[in-house]
Amino acid sequence: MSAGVPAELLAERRAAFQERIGEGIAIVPGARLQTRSNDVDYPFRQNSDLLYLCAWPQPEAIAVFSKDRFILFVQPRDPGAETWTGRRPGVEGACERYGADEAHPTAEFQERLPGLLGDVPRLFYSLGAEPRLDPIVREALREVRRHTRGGVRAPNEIVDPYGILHEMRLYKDPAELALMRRAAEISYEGHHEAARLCRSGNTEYEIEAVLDWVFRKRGSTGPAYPSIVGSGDNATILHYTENGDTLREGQLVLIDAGCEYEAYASDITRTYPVDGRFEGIARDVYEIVLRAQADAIEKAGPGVALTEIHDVATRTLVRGLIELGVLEGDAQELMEQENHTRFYMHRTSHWLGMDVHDVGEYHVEGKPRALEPGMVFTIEPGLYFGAEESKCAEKLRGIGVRIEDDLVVTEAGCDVISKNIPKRIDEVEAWMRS
Ligand SMILES: [Mn+2]
Repeated sequence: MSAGVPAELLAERRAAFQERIGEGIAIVPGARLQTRSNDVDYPFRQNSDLLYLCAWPQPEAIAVFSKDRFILFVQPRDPGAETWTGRRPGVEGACERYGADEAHPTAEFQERLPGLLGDVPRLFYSLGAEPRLDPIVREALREVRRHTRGGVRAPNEIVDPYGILHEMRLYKDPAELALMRRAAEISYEGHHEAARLCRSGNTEYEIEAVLDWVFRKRGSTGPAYPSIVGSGDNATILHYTENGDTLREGQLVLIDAGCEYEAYASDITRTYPVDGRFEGIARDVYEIVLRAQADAIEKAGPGVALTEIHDVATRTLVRGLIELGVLEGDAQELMEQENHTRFYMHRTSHWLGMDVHDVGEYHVEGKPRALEPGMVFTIEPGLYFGAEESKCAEKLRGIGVRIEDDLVVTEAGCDVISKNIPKRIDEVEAWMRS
């Protein structure tokens, strides 16, 4: 059982979900093992939807919900297999420890499904999300329809359950927020160790290794996504994860790394100067991004949409690009013409939760969604001048800066839960020495 979210809270979530599916039946599959090669698998990470509803930790599970029943299909106990891959709670454990009203081996899902779909008006199932299940579900529906003359009704609606579930996951409760704060604290420690290592001659991969080490040492499961440690031009590659180069004097190092704690992610970026001092044009670029982030954070709060926050950050970045001599003209016009996207090509924010790019709609009824208390998101402006960029001065080439924090929306505004990690120039420089 997860040490993270208490069992009573999981039961409350299930009850809320069950209430919303009404007379329907919902199928929520878990993750499967993915083969790395031959008989070796990639490390297993459970699907967040299943974790959210019941914390079941093992592969090949399928949860089925009706208004008043929670059925879990799981890998059964198997002493032979368990010797190789670990102990299983099994069918008994699913009921005793994970709150299932009923449990069966996953191998029985196919034969039991038609029996679950009879006289159910609505099936909540996400076609295509887990392709291995699609043919099983289709066949079960056909089977039920074959019996309609005998008086059994087949579902006449198929609805994606994630509309309900992801809406629930978008609003974090206090228990979840506590885990996310803990994730941010551990990431703080990781960033501190990493910042101290940003010295010429050290390598990107040893910094990555130190992040991993601190994350694990502090009880997290590890990075919530592959850590980005990009020095010099590598910082201009948005999802750089090779982390194979050596740090050199005069460079900046962009570190985008956050741990996952009890299935909740943090997502934090800082940009550090190699050898501990921001200098020259790199310092100017850094100040611009820092200002853009401060302006965006200032704007954020309940009732504000992520698009508005993005516009504020972008406006400051565009003004900065004018100051740097990269763009010429009126900031508003330049923004409208999207001239800046060559140097700022991503959005400023995304939802954060059990998944680093968490679930939840960004638009509601065609309009950008306003922030509400309990939502968690990032603010991460950046500027990137690639080594091969022709539309900027040579001295800017090979500079990439991003500054990213995690924010919880409160009644009054926003709480920046990663704010302890320094970002002001004097504070970063002092922190790297301490
Ligand atoms: Mn992010």
